[in-house]
Amino acid sequence: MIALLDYGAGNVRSVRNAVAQLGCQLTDITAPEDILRAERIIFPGVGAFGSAMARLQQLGYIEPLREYLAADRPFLGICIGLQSLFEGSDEAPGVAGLGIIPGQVRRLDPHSLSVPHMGWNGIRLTRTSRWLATEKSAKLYFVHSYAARRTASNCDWVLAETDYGQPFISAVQRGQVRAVQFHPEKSGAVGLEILRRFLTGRGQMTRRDQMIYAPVASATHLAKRIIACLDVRNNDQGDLVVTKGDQYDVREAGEVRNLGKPIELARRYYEEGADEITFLNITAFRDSPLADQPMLEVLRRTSEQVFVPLTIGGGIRAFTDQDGRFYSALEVAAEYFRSGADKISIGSDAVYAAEEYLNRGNKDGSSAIEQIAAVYGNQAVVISIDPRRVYVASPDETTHTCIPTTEPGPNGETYCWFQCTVRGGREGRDLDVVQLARVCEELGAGELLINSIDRDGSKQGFDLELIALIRDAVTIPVIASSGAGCPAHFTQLFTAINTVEAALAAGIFHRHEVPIAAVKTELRHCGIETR
Ligand code: 1PR
Repeated sequence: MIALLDYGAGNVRSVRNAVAQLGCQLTDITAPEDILRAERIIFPGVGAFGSAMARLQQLGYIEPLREYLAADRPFLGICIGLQSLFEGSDEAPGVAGLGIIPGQVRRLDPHSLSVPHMGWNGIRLTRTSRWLATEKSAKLYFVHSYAARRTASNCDWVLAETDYGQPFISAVQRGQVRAVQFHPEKSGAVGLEILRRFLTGRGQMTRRDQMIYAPVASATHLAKRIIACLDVRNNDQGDLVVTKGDQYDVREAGEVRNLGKPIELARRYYEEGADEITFLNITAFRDSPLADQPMLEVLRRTSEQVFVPLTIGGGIRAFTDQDGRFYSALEVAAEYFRSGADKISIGSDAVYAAEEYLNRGNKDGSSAIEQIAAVYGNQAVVISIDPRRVYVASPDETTHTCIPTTEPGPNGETYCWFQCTVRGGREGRDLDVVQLARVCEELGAGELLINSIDRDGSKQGFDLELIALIRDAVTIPVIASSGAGCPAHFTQLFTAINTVEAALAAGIFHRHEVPIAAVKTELRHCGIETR
């Protein structure tokens, strides 16, 4: 019996889907006695350290878990599931962990690098391991802001380390008890293989294996992520299609452009090596995603076959349905997470939240960003920014953060600011992208997706001035979007602004103009790390 320790604090659907893909069946632990009855336990910790430990305590799981672990029975902890094995964490001072491994989990402090550490990085084995052996260049998906470090008292547990500014522990193993900081269920074929080895119990090694699976000493590097984006909406016949606009206009000869079916395209991009897939439900501002069952079904079916992170955006906000029932933004997001999303993205509602914050001058916990981040973690909240350039002849003409631009405006203006918009670019607001980015970071967003209405679908390359401006304003990861036309545009982006973590494109992938592999080959030729 493979048992899943789901303490109900977040999305464990990805783990369920990955285990199902490997042909194994999971049983849920629903009572403390199920723990000692299990043959193997997977503990896919999600959310925050403090709430995870509080929930384990409340459910009466702590003592049976300690007993199970002390008896050296098969256990796999993932992410918070690894962190909970330590004595405590900076994330929840005063809250005790399971205390199986000596040491504290600390907040990452990688100096000039972004926190969370989000994306594909390598692992450096400290001893031989057939369970974790991968190709030297293989990468696994990480997303976390806290990590444990190797010390004299825990070094016998450490099986692998990863470098992000400083080295941190990415895997531990002693006997049958193992845990990883990365997400094998979201790490494509490499991650599924690691999970399969745990599920099938293949861990013992012959002498020959020990030579093959010897550790590698070289430093690991975080890869630049390449994200495929699917803008989804109903066409005029009522079918859910992937569409693509030019400057957000998705109609051609009066019809909504139809570039394919969402699940098929997502599957194609997964197989072609996309590091993440994003769905944007682009007309959800008109209605609620909870009324949009086909979109939720797309997400459910995609997550059964795509084992890289899935982000979904569109319509994440509070709403009241036709029967007068009120749904909070957290409830809307929860439905997306339950259906298979790893991250949700918020567009219009983030702009309104930032305006309210600036009017009020403080946080009050009421925004969707704060509420969703508190339950699902900061890393699960992406802000999708839809800016448009506003040209001015001189910075004195505006109170907004203004930059000199190398792309003059229609009347030769040499300055511009970037205005935030809502409702899919239909309405401009009196808020600039620097204000929005800073407030969203303050409210607890984990990542920013920077679109550009000017560049969208133009194939002229990313708006480097816009992206550099936002990159300098925040410390959370940043995804550059809009305008990619050829592989060179990606190298230009990562060379000009090497602190940008990811690049997203849509049109060139949908129209088969540029394969994802061609982008990665070009990046590698230029010495830029990829998966
Ligand atoms: O406001 O929370 O409901 O979210 C709505 C979401 O839908 C936002 O993330 C917004 O960006 C998106 N959206 C709304 N209308 C459109 C539209 O196109 N009419 N799509 C739209 C935005 C932009 C990118 C696009 C890149 C790359 N799409 O995601 O995929 O620009 O394109 P390219 O590589 O072809 O240039 P809410």
